[in-house]
Amino acid sequence: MAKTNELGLTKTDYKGAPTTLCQGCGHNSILSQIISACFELDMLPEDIVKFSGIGCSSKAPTYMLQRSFGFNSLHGRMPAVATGALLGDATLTGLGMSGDGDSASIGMGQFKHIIRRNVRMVYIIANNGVYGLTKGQLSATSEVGLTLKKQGTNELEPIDICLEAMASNATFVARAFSGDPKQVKTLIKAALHHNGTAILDIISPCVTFNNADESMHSYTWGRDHKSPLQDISFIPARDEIMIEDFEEGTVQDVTMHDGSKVRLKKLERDYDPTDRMSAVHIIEESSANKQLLTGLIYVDPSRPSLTDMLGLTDTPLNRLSAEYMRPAKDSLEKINAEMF
Ligand SMILES: Cc1ncc(C[n+]2csc(CCOP(=O)(O)OP(=O)(O)O)c2C)c(N)n1
Ligand code: SF4
Ligand SMILES: [Mg+2]
Repeated sequence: MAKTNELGLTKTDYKGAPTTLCQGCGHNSILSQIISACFELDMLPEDIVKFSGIGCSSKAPTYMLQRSFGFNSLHGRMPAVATGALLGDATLTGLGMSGDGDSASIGMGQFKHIIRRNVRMVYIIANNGVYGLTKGQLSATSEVGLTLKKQGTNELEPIDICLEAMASNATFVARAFSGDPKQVKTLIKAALHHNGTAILDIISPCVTFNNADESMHSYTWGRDHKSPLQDISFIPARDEIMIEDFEEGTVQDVTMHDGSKVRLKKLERDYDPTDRMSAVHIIEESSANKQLLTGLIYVDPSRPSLTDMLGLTDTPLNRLSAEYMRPAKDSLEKINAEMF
């Protein structure tokens, strides 16, 4: 019999239509980890809303969480659609999947503004350094010197998604490699508990157009240059009791707003992901050293999200009745009187 979670649901309840992405595409691995994370966190699929833009990566809503509503929006416009929907119903958990083309090229303005507003959602960029859907053009995250079959060699400096997120005052910034499923899943779990925009830049190889061994978005390069910041685990608030005997001294806990914990076991370096300057420094340093730095780079669980700042009603806006929305006669007359 299939394993069930605390809601009595099986993993199949979290799946979507069979994928039509190429076999071996990194995006498929990310999708599997989203499905596992939501299943293991006992999230009711109906409480999640999926978003995307346009691209192979942005086909994600079709291949996951069949019981959740979703919106496959326009190219680069996921943030605007997600912001509107999540203000309309602030009880939902937003989960978005975009691409490097979708977020770092056409959608860069929108990407920056959703971060600045700290809209509460998980924002995954499945970053393959290429436009996969339109058959292999260079993208804004392609490295200098990358040579693609139909495009020739890139001479432009790449955009670093995590650095752009930091510059926009992001409250959660992480980087992962789709070839490391455990880390991807844990970071997704942590992101789902973050009260703000959680940026997850996941290097996700395109096996069809950008997977040569020397390419900085290939499986070989990722495996050879991966440099994890921490060994990361996520503990939901209700599981606190299970973690008492964890080895002390080598561990740093970050408490999320709901009491859940991101437990970071230090690897070689002593790194504090709540220190903004260190985060910017380490992104720059890893880029200069041509390393694929992965892990939780920055987190600030204390900043309010957009919904907190707007002081929305407890009842979601989309469920307020007409009687509640319509001002009473005397308050309307008062407002009108103030205008003359
Ligand atoms: C306004 C607009 N311009 C251009 C396109 C063509 N287009 C579709 S997907 C895409 C790039 C997708 O790249 P990325 O976001 O990196 O996703 P991937 O396919 O690599 O996962 C482009 C340029 C479009 N659909 N709409
Ligand atoms: S073209 Fe590339 S990005 Fe698109 S599905 Fe195939 S491997 Fe994935
Ligand atoms: Mg891409």
